[in-house]
Amino acid sequence: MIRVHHLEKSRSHRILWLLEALELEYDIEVYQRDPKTQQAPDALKKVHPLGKSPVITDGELTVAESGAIIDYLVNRYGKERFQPSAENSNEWVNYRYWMHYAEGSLMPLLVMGLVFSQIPKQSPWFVRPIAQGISGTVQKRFLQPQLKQHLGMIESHLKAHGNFAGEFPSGADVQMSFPMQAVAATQSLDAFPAITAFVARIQQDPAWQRVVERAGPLTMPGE
Ligand SMILES: N[C@@H](CCC(=O)N[C@@H](CS)C(=O)NCC(=O)O)C(=O)O
Repeated sequence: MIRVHHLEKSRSHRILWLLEALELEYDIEVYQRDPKTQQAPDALKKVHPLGKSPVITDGELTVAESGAIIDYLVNRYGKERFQPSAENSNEWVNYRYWMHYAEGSLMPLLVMGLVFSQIPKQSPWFVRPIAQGISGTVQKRFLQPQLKQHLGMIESHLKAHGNFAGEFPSGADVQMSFPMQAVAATQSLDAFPAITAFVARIQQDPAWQRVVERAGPLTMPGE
């Protein structure tokens, strides 16, 4: 039996979506974030030394890191579905690109945005104006322009293809679903109709709806 070590309000939702799409049986062990720090509890470190979510166990095997989990599940249980075949090499390369891009390039930017927005709130009152100034400058000069560039690239791809790679929902769509939903929850997407449509498509997917029924909707830390 596959077990998902599921941290509330986290990337772990994407793994539940894939398991539902694969129609696999699984159980969920839920971990709550610390209400003050938003960190995962120490209990998760018993499953994997970094104590991050998602992590799955499948019998004796423990697999951590979203991309590795998706690769494992698709290759072990996907029956040739959920990823383009290696012979279809351009689409296979495209699939690999989005699989790596999500956690390698886009998520660090989103996490940096979250950290910088929290710095003034977490600072003692007497340095708060300075912290606010530094945070605002980093957001305005570095993070926002970078994010705009990333979203522009994603928008063009989705406008042309409708999804990231392969047949929706592919492993790459699952991997990109978390940053896309995070962006939709935190930014105005008026200028990005194809991203908005992709997020709506996730929410209309029957496998996603089963996740929401079983584990609740995806919410972001702090919500
Ligand atoms: N690149 C990793 C990131 C894992 C990660 O940072 N997960 C977050 C949840 S979205 C977490 O466990 N945060 C709690 C903590 O750091 O204590 C993956 O995709 O699996």
